[in-house]
Amino acid sequence: MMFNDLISDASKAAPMKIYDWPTGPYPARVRIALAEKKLRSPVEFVPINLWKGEHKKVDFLSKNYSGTLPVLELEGGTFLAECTAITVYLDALEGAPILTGRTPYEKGVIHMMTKRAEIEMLDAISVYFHHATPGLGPDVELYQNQEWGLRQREKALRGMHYFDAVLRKQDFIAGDFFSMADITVIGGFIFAAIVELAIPQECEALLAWFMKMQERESVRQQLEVISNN
Ligand code: GTS
Repeated sequence: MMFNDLISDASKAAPMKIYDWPTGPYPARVRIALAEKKLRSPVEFVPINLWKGEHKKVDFLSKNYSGTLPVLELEGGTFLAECTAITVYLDALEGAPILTGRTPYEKGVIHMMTKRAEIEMLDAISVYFHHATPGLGPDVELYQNQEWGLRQREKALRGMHYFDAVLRKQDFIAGDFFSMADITVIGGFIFAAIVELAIPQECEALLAWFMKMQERESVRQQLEVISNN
């Protein structure tokens, strides 16, 4: 085998279309995963305007019943929604680093910590945004429950303390290497910045970890895209 055969070759991957919003926290998860896997070049990005509610229109709902971004369209017109599902798919295509685990135990822990990052931080901030702030505006936010939103804000802050405690004992969210779970907490940081929810100063390990994450090209590039828009 030639050395070159060991390098992920994006040109070998089939064309993919991703419906997303370039600065969104959830789309960022898939964009970071694509960059990590060196799979950005076969991808065509199709913007769906959240602020105009395009994700709740019949045409888009036929691609993703849940009416959320991102969505991956594969050759042959099949669709994959949910950041975790899309990342699992991309991870199985080829290339390093492996983002979803190699051994049964790694796969289990990464799945658990990714789910925890969603429930305890990222999704909680999202609910706060949609329910207790103007969110995407009155034409899109048809039902808001401010009390629920504020509870989720508190939950997200508790989640930050939890991940801080995790990172006092290990270098990455799911153990000793970078994974989908780290990407999910990065999504949480991106959403926290949007809603101006400051990471508590005492979460020193969490803040130090985020500094370290920004040394990764995949993360740095995506944060740059967000800050330039
Ligand atoms: N569980 C979904 C996933 O993991 O893919 C959640 C996706 C999600 O909430 N995406 C946001 C969305 O579609 C995109 S963004 O806000 O991060 O840009 N939000 C619109 C809405 O109305 O919920």
